[in-house]
Amino acid sequence: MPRIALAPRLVLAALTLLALPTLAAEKAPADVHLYMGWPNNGEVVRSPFKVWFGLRGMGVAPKDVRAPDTGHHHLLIDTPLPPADEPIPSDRNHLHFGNGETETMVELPPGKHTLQLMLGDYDHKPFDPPVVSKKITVTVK
Ligand SMILES: [Cu+2]
Repeated sequence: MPRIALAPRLVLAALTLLALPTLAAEKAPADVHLYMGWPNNGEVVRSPFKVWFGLRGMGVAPKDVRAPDTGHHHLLIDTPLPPADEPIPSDRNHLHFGNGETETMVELPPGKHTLQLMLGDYDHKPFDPPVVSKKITVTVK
């Protein structure tokens, strides 16, 4: 009998876990503009090179800071945009700047690479609508 009594709790826990990825995304203001300050599209660079993140209309704060119109930068390297309704992955193609950084040094092998910025909320989730920069291509010498 104790097993049966536990079952509703387990079902509730499972439902809670299922519901987590679908929590509503933070709303982004209409006039936000995320852009690559450097490098420019088509730039030829030597590795490592500086990447500068440009943002107007929203603020930057460290991860875990939940404030209106505020998030932290993510640099997407050689990858398409991740799903808009779940936390941005964390791997070598999806770099998180959870201390509120607005620039970084990137080291990449020679060849063509794509770079794109995506702003994430305190919980690393994309905003609604997603705040992304144009995707640029650079060539590493
Ligand atoms: Cu993040």
